[in-house]
Amino acid sequence: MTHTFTSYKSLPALCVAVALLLASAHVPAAEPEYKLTLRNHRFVPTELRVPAGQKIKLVIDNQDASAEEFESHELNREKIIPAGSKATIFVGPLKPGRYPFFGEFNQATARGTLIAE
Ligand SMILES: [Cu+2]
Repeated sequence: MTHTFTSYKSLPALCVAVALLLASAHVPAAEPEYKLTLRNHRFVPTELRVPAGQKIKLVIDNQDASAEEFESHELNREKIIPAGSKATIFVGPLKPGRYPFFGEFNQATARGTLIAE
């Protein structure tokens, strides 16, 4: 059985399909997103597992009534997060390993570790 392409009606649809295919090929994949919550000067979770070898987006939600400074020497990141607001930090691609972080203003309790695996 042979298929002949006689109907031009489907040509626009085909063009649209090809255009969509090409467009989707060029959209860079968004970084995977991970969330940390700061509540009562403690990070939740205290250990956050993320994929090694790719850039990730870390959203830190400060639910406390006072500002905190997210800091990590190993991640080379430092960011003030005002009370009741969120901050976004991009890290990586990370080698497999453990990356401690802390809240500069509440170092006794605001502590955690990013684990890249
Ligand atoms: Cu600092």
